[in-house]
Amino acid sequence: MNSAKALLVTALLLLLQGDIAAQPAQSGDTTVISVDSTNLRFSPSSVTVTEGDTVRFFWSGQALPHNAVEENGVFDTGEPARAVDFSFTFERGMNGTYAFVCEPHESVGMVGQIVVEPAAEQEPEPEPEVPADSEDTPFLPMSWTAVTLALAFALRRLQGNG
Ligand SMILES: [Cu+2]
Repeated sequence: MNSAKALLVTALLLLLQGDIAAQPAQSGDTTVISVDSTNLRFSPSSVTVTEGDTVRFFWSGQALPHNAVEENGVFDTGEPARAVDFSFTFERGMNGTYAFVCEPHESVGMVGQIVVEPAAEQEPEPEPEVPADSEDTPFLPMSWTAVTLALAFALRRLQGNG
């Protein structure tokens, strides 16, 4: 009887761990692009990130006003400024190479690029097309809860008999 109890406790713990593991994945990293000491170069001027990551254009107290404009308008920090704090997140599906320029200083080589690599696939098969609403369907959590409750009930009965 004791080993049966231990088995049930183990099963319960595994179920709880499974619930924790099912939480959404952590959000991506942030890479900062600033302006170097020459005032005419991005620093770094070339970065490689992964889908889900954020690139943050950040500088302040610059001698010259700068901006960062992607060549196809994917992102645009706005008017050139001596202080900029602008973040852009590359979502899944946005892998590729993005060239950007500082508009006032493009002619003197103040340009850069961001290489966005595909995020690692978590499943070998592409996800089937499902309406966005159905992602929140409570079916799976409810079934796990039911299994957990059933095990807890069985455990209590075993304890009562022991
Ligand atoms: Cu500039």
